[in-house]
Amino acid sequence: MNGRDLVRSMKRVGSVGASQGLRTVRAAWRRRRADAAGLPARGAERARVPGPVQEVEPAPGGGTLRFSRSELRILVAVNGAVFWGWDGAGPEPSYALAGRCPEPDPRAVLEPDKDGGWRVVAERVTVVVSRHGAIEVCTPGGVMLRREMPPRWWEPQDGGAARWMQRSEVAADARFFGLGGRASGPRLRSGTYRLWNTDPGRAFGRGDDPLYLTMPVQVVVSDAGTHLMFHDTSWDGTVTLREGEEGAGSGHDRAGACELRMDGGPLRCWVMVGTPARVLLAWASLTGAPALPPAWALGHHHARWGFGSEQEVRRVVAGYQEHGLPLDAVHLDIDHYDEHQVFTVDQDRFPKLAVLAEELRRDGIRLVSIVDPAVRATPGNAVYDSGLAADVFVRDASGQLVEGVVWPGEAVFPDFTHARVRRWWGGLYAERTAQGFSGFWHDMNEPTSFAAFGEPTLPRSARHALEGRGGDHREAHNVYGLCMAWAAYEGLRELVPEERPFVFSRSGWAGLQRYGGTWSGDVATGWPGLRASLSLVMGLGLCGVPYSGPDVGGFDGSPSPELYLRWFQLGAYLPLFRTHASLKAGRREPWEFGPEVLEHARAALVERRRLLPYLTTLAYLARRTGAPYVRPLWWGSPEDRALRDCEDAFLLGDCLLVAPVLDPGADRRAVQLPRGLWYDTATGRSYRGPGQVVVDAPLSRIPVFARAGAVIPVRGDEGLELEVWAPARGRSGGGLVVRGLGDGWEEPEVERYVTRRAGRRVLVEREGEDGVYEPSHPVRVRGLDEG
Ligand code: NBV
Repeated sequence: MNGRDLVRSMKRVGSVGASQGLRTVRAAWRRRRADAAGLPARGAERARVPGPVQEVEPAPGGGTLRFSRSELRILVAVNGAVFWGWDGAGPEPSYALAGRCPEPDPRAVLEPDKDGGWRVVAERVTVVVSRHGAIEVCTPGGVMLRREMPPRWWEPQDGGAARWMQRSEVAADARFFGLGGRASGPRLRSGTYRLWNTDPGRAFGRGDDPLYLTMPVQVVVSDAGTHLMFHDTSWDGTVTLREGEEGAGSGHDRAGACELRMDGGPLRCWVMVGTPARVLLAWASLTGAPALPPAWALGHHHARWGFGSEQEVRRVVAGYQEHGLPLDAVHLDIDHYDEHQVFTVDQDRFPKLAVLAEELRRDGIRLVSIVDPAVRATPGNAVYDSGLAADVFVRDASGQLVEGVVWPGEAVFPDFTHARVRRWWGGLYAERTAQGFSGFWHDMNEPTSFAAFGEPTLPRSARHALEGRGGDHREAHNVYGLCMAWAAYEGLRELVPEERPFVFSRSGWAGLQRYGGTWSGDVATGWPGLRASLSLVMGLGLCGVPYSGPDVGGFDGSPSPELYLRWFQLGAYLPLFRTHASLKAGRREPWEFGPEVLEHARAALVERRRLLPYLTTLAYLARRTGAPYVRPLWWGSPEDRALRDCEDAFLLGDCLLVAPVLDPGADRRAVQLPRGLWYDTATGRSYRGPGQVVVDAPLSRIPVFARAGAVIPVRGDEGLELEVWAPARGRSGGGLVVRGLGDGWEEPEVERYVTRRAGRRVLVEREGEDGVYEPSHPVRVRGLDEG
């Protein structure tokens, strides 16, 4: 969005006047002045490398290696993850960690290696440290997965934060994934990616980087194995990746490379090695199990910026009902606030919001509210007044409040890096729950503050509590959204103890999944935007945040009926299935695109509803194992190189493979299948992978494949049913069914099914503790004539 659009749309929201443009100029100057006064000038710097190793002190799980100009601490934790930190950096404190650092694995010991180096041998990984501080991460069989060169620091001679750089090498065949939500992935090609959560200020496309939710988390897949590398530092920086190349014929291989440059912060990292599933399990055990969304949040959500009135909300809901379209949640954007914005209601246009919420709830539809962190700095605004009294807002180095500009005009920002402030903020959700809201959509929390030039966020010199350690925005920026989600999650647990909180946040960092999910932000309407939205969901899932989804139809424009439908069909298989658009964009109701689209969108909605028991099962599994619902095709076969390069399809749990249509005019598409037997669920035809097949993809549906032997819980007319896809001859299969997950904290029942093929018959049995039983639900076998 350019400056003029911005002011125009702000006027339409009705909360600001024409002076907003001027305000953003003033805000940018203020920011510049604050940083000039509050940050040390970067004078001369001295470069440093660790130098040769001098002494070694073993400790449980590893030990400390003292080099002439730095020291390195290594620790193998009981969950199999390896930590190391330079210059005395330990694993704590860290916003990424779910609790304390896991205990050291007492079996891992530091022992001398060749050429004056040292190594730590653990069950799943060996870490070799050279005498000059290069670190190799190897498989137990000794194959190198990653080599980190000795790091290099640049220290300002007058003191202050040291910049640092860390170069590494990976195998020539390795592919990089992750780094949070990236529009150009999921495979991260050679290029530079920035680690600084950013509102691009307009709808984004494939080429835009960075976006709202970055993370220094790389998942690297190569023939030798998969590893996850997390550089635990929240400061600004860049990651430059270079994919390797295998030498053709007699040529040499060129290794893959990664160069991390950080503006400050500790040089410390965690690495996890194993299969993709094992790596994500270790990651979740370190950074926290994903919050389980309430059951309703796995349904269909309809949002819009600019409902404008209660009548309009009712009209849209009635439209869903009249057209026989399932709807589970309606999201209200900032236009339902009064001029003070957050935690208020425009009483003229939404006079009886609580009544509306109650009516909707009776129809099985929940209301979700947007929540922005900026608080309008006007006396008389109750949130501002109470925040001032409790001293919760971010201040600069001289003790003045830091003022930015957001929708409500001049605004101040809570410092969520303080437990007291999080408690204050969490309590404010009482106003929302009293209005009948069941879920919360955090926006503008990079945090964004409009600026006519420079960066649209708080000054880097702004002070933050950082849990009592004290620091500035350079360190707090990337964890601002994470801490806001933490505040809301904890507040809601107290306010509505009987329900699981539903929070999803535009910005965040490693560990966000503990409090909720995210969405893809303002993705541009257009076919590239459709691809970008899938890239974000996959990348975030690999970084441990499994619940997300795009604005179906794209945020900023009017999609063609075909684009809208293809987006809708993809969205129906993603964890967060939400239609949404900007104030000035076209509508997103399925009946606005003609009868044909309506019919096919209905089919997608009905299929989503049918699959809800499967999605609930996947949500539960994500919580227990860290495995995302949406997984890249290489998830179960990381050794299959063709799958690593395949970015246009995904696995939905273990059972389904979804191949969305991402190009205009397509009615057939090629699909790269992982090994095994797969059924096209529409035609029942079977295909054997690995390999590529071409299948029909008419406008009415996107290709979805079921794995032979899959047991999929679905919603039937009479309740839960099992859809079983015949195992290949001589093979068996199975699946989990998680039952009884509602919106509260109840422990669900987990049933485990096995299936075998016996000639023309398929046997399905439930495994109990002391034997096998009849299935507890009706079984429908498919694919028997094939296979
Ligand atoms: O609150 C308005 C929008 C919201 O609809 C969207 O989902 C967010 O990503 N919000 C951004 C602020 C304005 C964007 C131009």
